[in-house]
Amino acid sequence: MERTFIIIKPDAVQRGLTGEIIKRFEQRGLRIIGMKFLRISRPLAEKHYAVHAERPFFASLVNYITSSPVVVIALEGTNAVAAARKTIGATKPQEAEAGTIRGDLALEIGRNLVHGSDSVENGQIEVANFFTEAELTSWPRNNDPWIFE
Ligand code: DAT
Ligand code: MG
Repeated sequence: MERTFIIIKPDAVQRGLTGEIIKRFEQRGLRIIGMKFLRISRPLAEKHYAVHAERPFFASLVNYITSSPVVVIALEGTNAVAAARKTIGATKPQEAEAGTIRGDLALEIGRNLVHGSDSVENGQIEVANFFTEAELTSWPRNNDPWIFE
């Protein structure tokens, strides 16, 4: 089953939007297989965003993601990566469609509430960066046959 990695970022936690955001992924049909509340360390943030290391916004991005606690989630489902990205919406909240998390709840790129993996390969890598295998539970959900054909 495809996996994707989600961060409910510091702004979302501070704004009390954790439940609202988890609800949207649950309602989409994605199955939670791991979840933790933590403050991301600077080295882990730099690893997670390594692809952006040379970009001018890198320092502020790392400062933001390490500034306050987050909730990290591993999700499973058919097309989990693409489905989660659609539910999250475009990187720039002003371009995100209404009905998406960013389109409904955010205004600025530097406060865009949530991270979701951008490829199946990165989903695997990012889940492994934040969770040990022992922290992941791939469980049979009662309604799986009504969501996964
Ligand atoms: P996404 O989070 O939609 O996957 P991304 O991987 O391209 O977007 O960038 C990671 C984060 O970096 C993004 O959520 C917000 C920030 N970011 C990206 N492009 C930016 C830019 N041009 N200016 C400021 N921040 C930016
Ligand atoms: Mg990204």
